[in-house]
Amino acid sequence: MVQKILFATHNKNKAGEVQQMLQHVEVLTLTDINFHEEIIEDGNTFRENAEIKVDAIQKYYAGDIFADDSGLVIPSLQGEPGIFSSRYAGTGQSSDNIEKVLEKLKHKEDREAYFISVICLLYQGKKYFFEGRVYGKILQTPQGEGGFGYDPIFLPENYADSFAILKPEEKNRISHRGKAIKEMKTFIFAQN
Ligand code: ITT
Repeated sequence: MVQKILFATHNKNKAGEVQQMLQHVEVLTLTDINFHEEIIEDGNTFRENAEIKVDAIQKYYAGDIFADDSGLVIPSLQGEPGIFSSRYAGTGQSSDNIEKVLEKLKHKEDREAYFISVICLLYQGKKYFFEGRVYGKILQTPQGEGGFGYDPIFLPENYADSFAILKPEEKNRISHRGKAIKEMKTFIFAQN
C-alpha cells in the first residue's frame, strides 16, 4: 500500500480536492518539499505538460510522484482556453480569465465545454497516464463562491448548479480530476 505520494503542484485548490479523495494516503505538495521554483510548462498537450511537471520534480524527490495538467476546453472557441487555462487573460486572476471567456462567448450560441485532467504518475520508477473529463456548458454569468478557477461559470451536464455551488464531495464525484484520480487509485491498488 502506498502511504505517501508527492503531488507535483503549487495549486492549493487542486491539492485540497485530491487529498479528499486519497484519505488514507499522505499527499505531499511542492510546498512540503520546499520546492518553490516555477516549472516551465511548454508542452503542446495536457499530457506533455503533466509529464514535464513530473520530470522537473524527479530530481528532487525519490518517491512516487504524480502531476495533474488540466483545463477548460470550449470547442466553439477552437479549444480555448485549453492548455492556457491558468494564464488565459495573462494576469493570473481567475476573475479575469472568466471575464475573457464570457466576452469571447458573448455572441456564440454554442456554449458547450468540458474540463479535462491528465495525470502523469511516476510509480516505482515507471510512468503511467490517466485522464478524466466532465462535459457541460458555460453559464452567462458566474454563479457561486466555492471551488476555484472557472468553477463559477461551469454548469455540468444534468445539474442545475455550477461547480462553484456543488459541495466539494459532489464536484469530486463527477469532475475531470475526480475521475482521473479514481483511475489512478484503482491502478495503484491493483499493484499491491
Ligand atoms: P500546477 O501546474 O501547479 O498544478 P496550475 O493551476 O498552474 O497548477 P494547470 O497548469 O494544470 O495548473 O492549469 C489548470 C488551470 O485550469 C487552473 O489554473 C484553472 O484555471 C483551470 N482548472 C483546472 N481544473 C479546474 C477545476 O476543477 N475547476 C476550475 N478550473 C479548473
